[in-house]
Parts: sequence; C-alpha cells; structure tokens
Amino acid sequence: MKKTCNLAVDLGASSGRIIAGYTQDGRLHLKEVYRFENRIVHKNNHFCWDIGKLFAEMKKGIHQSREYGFKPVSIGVDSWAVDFVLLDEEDNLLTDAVAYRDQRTDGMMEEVFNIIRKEELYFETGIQFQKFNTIYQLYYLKKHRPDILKKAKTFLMIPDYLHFLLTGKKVNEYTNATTTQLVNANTKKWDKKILDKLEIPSEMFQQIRMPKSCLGKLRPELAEEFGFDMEVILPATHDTGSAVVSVPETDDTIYISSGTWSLIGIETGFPICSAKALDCNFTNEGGLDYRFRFLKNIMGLWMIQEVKRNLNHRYSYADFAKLASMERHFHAIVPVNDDRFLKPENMIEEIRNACLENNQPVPENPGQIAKTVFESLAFSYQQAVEEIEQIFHKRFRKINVIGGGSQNELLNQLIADKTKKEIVAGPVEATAIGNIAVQLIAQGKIGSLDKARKIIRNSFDMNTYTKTE
Ligand code: LFR
Repeated sequence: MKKTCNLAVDLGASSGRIIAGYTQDGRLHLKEVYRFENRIVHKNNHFCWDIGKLFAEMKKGIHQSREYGFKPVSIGVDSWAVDFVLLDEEDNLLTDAVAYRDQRTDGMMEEVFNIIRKEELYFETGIQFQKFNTIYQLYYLKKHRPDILKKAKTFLMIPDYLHFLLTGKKVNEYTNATTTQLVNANTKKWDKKILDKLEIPSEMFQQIRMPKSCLGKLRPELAEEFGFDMEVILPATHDTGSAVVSVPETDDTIYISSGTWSLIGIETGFPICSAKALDCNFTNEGGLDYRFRFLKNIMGLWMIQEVKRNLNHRYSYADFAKLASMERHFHAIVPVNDDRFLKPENMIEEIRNACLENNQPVPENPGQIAKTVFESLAFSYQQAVEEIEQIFHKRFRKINVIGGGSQNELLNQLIADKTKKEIVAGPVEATAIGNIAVQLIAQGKIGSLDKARKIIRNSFDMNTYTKTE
C-alpha cells in the first residue's frame, strides 16, 4: 500500500528539490524524491529563471514520488523571494521570469527615492533596501517597458505562478508578497498609496492569501496526467519564511538561515522600524500567523557557489571547506555585503580585487579564497549579531544555523569563535520541513506552529559548536 505524504517543492537558486514528508511515531520524516539543477540563464538580454523548466521538473518530481511508493495528499511550492511574472488578459506570460541579480534595477532605487522618501517606504512596509526588490523591478518596467505594464492583468510571484499552473487559481501568498516592498506592514494589504505614487497599476495584484490556505485540487487535466488528485496548500512560499518555521522558538536564540543567502535575525510579533533598524538595513518580512522575520541579508554561500563555478566545478563544497581549514595562517576579510559581489563577472577576481583595495592579503589558491569567503561571512554575522543585540537591548546566548549551510563544520566553528556564542546546527532541510509542517497544520494533523516546532526539534539531528580555547 502506498504511504500518504505531503510534498514540498523547494526551489533554490542552484537546485530544486521535491521532498515527501510524513509523520510516524510522533516524528517528522523526509524523503527527497527528486532533485534537479537550477541556474540563471541569459534570455532576451536579461538574466532569467527558466520558469518552463521549473514547472516541467516539478511535474517529474510529482511523478517520481509515486515511484517511491508515496501517495501525496497535498503539495506546496516555495522559492526565493522578490521575482515575478506578469500575465496578459488570457493568462499568457507577458514577461520572462527575470532574475533579481539582473542589472535592470541598477539606479532604480535612487529614482524611487525621488518620488517616495526612503524613510516613508521603510515605515510603511518595514522592508529592507535591496536594489533587486520587486518594487524596483516594477519601476524599471514602468520606466522602460510601459507597454508591458499596460497590458498586464496579473502579477504573480514565482511560487504563485506555479500554484496557478497547478490549480488555475490566481492568488498572491503573503510571506512572499511582503518581500516586494509593496505590502503595508500594518494593514498587511497591497499599499495602494505607494503603488499610485509610482504609477504601478494596482489592479494587477491579486488577493493576498495567508500560508495554510487551501487553493483546492489540481486542474483536471493534471490530475489525469498524474493519475491522482491532491490539494494544493499554500506554505510560507518565501523559502526563508518556510525555513524559519523550523527554528526552535527560544527567547535567547538568533537564527541564521544559511544557503545561497545568509539570513540572520529573530522572530518578532510586530514590525520594528526604528531609526537604528533602518540604519542597519534590517527587514521585517511577513511570516506565518502574522509573525515577522526581523533579519538582515548577508551575501551567503552564493560567493562560494560562484567560486566553484569559476573553477569549473573541479572542487566540491567539502573540498573547499577542507582546503580552507588547511590555510591556518591565512586571514583576509572582504565586505561581503557590497553590491560588487551580487553578480560579478568573476567572483574570484572580485574577491582578490576587494582584498587589494582593502589592504588585505590577496588569496592565491582555492583554499585561501574559500577561507576568505568563510571568514568574511563569519565576521559579517558577528557584526549583525551586535546590531541585533543593540536594537533589542539584550544579549542572545545561542545561534541556530539552519539550511544547507549548516553542514559546513568549518563555518560553524568560525561563527562560534567569532561570536563566542553556542552554535546549534540543523536542521539541514529547514525550508522543506517548514513547508511540509505548514501543510500538516493546515490539514489539522499538527495542532499549531508551537507543536510543529517541538516535533521538528525531536525529529532531526543537531550539532553543537562552542568557541575553541
Ligand atoms: C533566500 C532568499 C532571501 C531573499 C533572497 C532573494 O533564498 O529568499 O530571503 O532576500 O533569496 O530573493
């Protein structure tokens, strides 16, 4: 007999995963049923995501879950934030899924500030300033492709669009919608005032729906193709929103969701838009049950992903960690959050140039380059921890590193050494776990977020690191 499960589709910048989750003996269990490569492609002069491939791969994953002996009862999609597609009145794609690292938003943020004051934007939305936020992507279209905006009838973010392809229902999920910098942090609705000021048509935005909402069953033709039907349930479709569901809720812990990006912060019950928070560029992204993710984006493992690509994938991530740990006496720090690292032509050259310009030793080999990346990340985390402690006027005892990056033992140790805090590493699959947990809560199989977090804590291994003497 097939085993009932919930499917999480977790799309990341470098890979997509379809993961089956189920509870047994009071624990949550996962099985990765399909994984595929994702990357940015060059299309029509822009860096884009291949949205057609994402959907095709997702369907393969759904088929594959049956091969593994599962009977999926529901599915939910999460991905990175801010990116979107626009549809015309016949629901055809009007735009490519342009990737946030594309240069089209260069200079757009400054232009928007001429129309809306930076402080006003922050106090209305609570969202950090990143030049790639949806607001600046849409402002680019308004300025350079008004023809497209005129024809646009529907705005959908990446998971929204995939949910639409699955069900035919068009909605904007809340946690991802907040990352556009167009949702009011108090009303939790699209901020018409901002949209009107920027002359972005507000009619194309859909109703904002909360995670745990059920969108309904698959389109009949898909159910037929798969040979079974299932519910589509909204998880926190922003991957970081799903990941933070997996963080054990304790008062004295800061989390780092560590993947392509490192997201460092804490969960709060309300948005914090103080002058200091604005100054340090912290964000207040919407979360499950209207909680907020008060966090800061740090450039993250993207830097090492790019170094790996520059070296034609000759080294694995484990190789980089090993080579870096052999470079005991090499130390160099670069300002990882500098925009120069967002999408440089060659990451290795960019790191070396940054070292030169900042009077740091210049890394010469892969081990030294990796060491520079890891030490610079740990340094940046430490700065963010200090900022959080200043903003909250309290000291935190632990840091919980979650996500793929939590497997990097060298980095975990560097964080422990730099911050002098206890580091708890895991769960690795935090995003998929959070996605599945929300589906289970929606189906009444887990009572609440608190209960889900307890189950998660008891289901997955965690490792602890403390400062080396
Ligand atoms: C992480 C993430 C971050 C977001 C960045 C860009 O995958 O979702 O939270 O700031 O990608 O979308």
